[in-house]
Amino acid sequence: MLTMKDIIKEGHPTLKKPAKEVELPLSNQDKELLFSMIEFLINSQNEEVAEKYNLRPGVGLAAPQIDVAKRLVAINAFDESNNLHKYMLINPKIISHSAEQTYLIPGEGCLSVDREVKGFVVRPRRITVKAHLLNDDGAVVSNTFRLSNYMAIVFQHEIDHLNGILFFDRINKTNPFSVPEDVKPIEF
Ligand code: K1U
Ligand code: NI
Repeated sequence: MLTMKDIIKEGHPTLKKPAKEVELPLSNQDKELLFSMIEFLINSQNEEVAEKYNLRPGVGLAAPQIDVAKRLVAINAFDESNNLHKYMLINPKIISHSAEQTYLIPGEGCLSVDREVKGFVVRPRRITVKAHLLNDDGAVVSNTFRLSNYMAIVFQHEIDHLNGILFFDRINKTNPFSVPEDVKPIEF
């Protein structure tokens, strides 16, 4: 079972380098890794389990955050309509994005960053992602899907981890809360 001690923190070189494409068919080791990553997220969102193991709640986890430089991501998040989005992603790729941008108030957090970083992270409001997905039965399927608003932000935050980018790399250094005039925040 993964705990906070498995998650590497800012300053670790693995968080700054691009992760490697994963070969298919998916090895059993990579399947186990993805299952343990989604289990971590589910545990972290369960108050009792999180308190018992001292877990910070998370909605996404990328393999580089556990010092595995592979393009694997787990996401377990509820969108604005309270629909659960649960994904175990292999080699996810953003193939297109909207010109329209958005951001989260009060900003973003990260399990690999143990401090509050103030500022807005402006990102495309809609993205199209192509990926292989591992399902609960251990089968892998290929899919292309569209995401918007909060889920688009979560996907972009996680795919950034695969490219060695942390959320604060995208915050305007001189004016952290500045956003272009026409850019509106996500509404919950
Ligand atoms: O990648 C990570 O470090 C996880 C991070 C992902 C993320 C944060 C903010 C915007 C987009 C993606 C987190 O999950 S921080 C915790 C968090 O946002 C959250 C946790 C529980 C419930 C709701 C949100
Ligand atoms: Ni993060």
